[in-house]
Amino acid sequence: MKPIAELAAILDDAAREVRAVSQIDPDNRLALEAAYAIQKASIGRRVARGETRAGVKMGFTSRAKMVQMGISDLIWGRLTSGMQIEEGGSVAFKRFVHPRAEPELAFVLKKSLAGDVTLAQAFASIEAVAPALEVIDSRYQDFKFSLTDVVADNASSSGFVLGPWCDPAPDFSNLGLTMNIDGRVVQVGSTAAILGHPLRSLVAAARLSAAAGEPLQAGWVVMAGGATPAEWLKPGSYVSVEVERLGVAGFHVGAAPSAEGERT
Ligand code: 0L1
Ligand code: MG
Repeated sequence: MKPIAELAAILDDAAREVRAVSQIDPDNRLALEAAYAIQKASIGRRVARGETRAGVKMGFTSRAKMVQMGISDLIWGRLTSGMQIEEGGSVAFKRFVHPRAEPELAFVLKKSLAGDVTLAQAFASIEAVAPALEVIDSRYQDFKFSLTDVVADNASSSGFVLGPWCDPAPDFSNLGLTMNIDGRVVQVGSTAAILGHPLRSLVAAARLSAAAGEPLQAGWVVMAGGATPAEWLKPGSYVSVEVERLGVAGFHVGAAPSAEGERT
């Protein structure tokens, strides 16, 4: 196996240069800790280029996806400022290899949260909740990966969009939501699909990030996980999520490649 820094560079360069690469650990031989070390080093390269840490994303938050991958815990990834897409704004399709988007709920924290916390402690750390979309864009060819591959690749995280921040006091455990592309409903779900209650995802985020020596900080965003399957993004489309009571978050995907092969 190549050194961690080299594997991190492969994945970071693939993301920066928008190219798919071969799996780094197709047979899942790496320890999970090594995969997270690659993720950390890869995000460290982004931070060294001037991006700042914005929070964490949680992945495999549905039981079905965990079973599919043969794992019993969530995975997580690191969010940076460079991944945020302005709500209602536009992002170039050429920024991604083969992007998909999924509807989520996001939290912003008013205080740090670390270790084995209760649901009540997690709730007390939340400043606000928002409807959100995550863009996942595996850097691996054909979106094909082992568990350690996807962990090393920052849990496929590539972009996130945050809708209006809302008071967390009213119950958000089972809010209906739709994901829409160009005005057409493409997914229907509920926030309850996120581990039965999105707060459980925040509890797990506190545990996993503290174990990695990076406890959740006040001001950080936690993307709680996909509430429905992800949808492929197409150039020129408008993608949005509407969550009952919380509102809408959306973004435009830049137009199709031109005849000259330029993409915006
Ligand atoms: O839930 C997630 O955000 C999963 C991300 C990693 C797996 C994938 O790319 O589908
Ligand atoms: Mg997600």
